[in-house]
Amino acid sequence: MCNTCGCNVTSGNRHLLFTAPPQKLVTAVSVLSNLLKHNDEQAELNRAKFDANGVLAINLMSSPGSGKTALLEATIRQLKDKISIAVIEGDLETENDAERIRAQGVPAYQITTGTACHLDAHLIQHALEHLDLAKIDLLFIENVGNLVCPASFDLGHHRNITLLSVTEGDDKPAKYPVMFRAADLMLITKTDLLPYLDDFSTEKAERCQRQLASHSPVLTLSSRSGEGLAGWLQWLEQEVGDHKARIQRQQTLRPQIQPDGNSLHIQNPETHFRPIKQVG
Ligand SMILES: Nc1nc2c(ncn2[C@@H]2O[C@H](COP(=O)(O)OP(=O)(O)OP(=O)(O)O)[C@@H](O)[C@H]2O)c(=O)[nH]1
Ligand SMILES: [Zn+2]
Ligand SMILES: [Zn+2]
Repeated sequence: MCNTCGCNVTSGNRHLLFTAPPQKLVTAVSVLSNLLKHNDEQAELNRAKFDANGVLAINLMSSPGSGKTALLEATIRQLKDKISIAVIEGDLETENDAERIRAQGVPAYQITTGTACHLDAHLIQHALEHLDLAKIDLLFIENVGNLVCPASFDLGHHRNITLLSVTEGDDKPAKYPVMFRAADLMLITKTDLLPYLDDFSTEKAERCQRQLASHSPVLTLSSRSGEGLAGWLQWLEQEVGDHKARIQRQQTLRPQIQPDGNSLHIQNPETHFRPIKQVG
């Protein structure tokens, strides 16, 4: 999977591959392990920077199109007069999402990853050069739409939120456990569409989440109709307050990083082949 597609090497960490002439022949696996080690070191530096400035950093993860940017737009409209917000956007191409956020009147920096299917700590480090953290209480990092890799890389953030839109099917946590297991909060989005979908059960989606031994709260909402937004805004305000208090005590939070996601990037992925059924 990611070994072969090269998605571990981004414009943020590419320099690490060429910093010094190799002492000995390195295999692809050791190069990639090295990248992950450097990633974790950079993530700690990013988190120290967030904490020094009293910023809570939240990583938003989901499939493409499940409503991350729409949720941010709705959230900013409701909270921007109370809490100072900024956004880092991650997509393969285009500045579209950052433009949507800027239209709501808050700073947004767009990272375009080219081919990489996730953000990493070095990409965030470069994005931070464009934001004034001293003026920010809450930083959202909208990760690249992808249900596997974003859960494997520490960005220096504090909390993971995983979105599941009702059009994707209620068994997604069972099919993509890596991402859902990492969630500190699971949001079931686009609930205004539930009347048109006779086969999505929010209870089943939550049951699938619990089967991953996850205790994350599950909230349902629609950015379109505003239904359920109050609970989400309350969760956020509480988190921002808790984080400020934690920093006063010189404590911080580390997100859950998924080792199974990491192993997809550094080991030979296990592939199973099934014989093709003979036709006729
Ligand atoms: N009906 C309905 N549509 C929504 C809702 N939220 C988002 N959408 C629509 O879903 C589509 C994708 O929404 P985005 O917010 O761009 O999704 P995203 O997760 O940011 O997408 P990527 O950044 O491409 O991964 C858009 O057409 C939105 O208008 C919602 O609550 N209800
Ligand atoms: Zn990947
Ligand atoms: Zn988006």
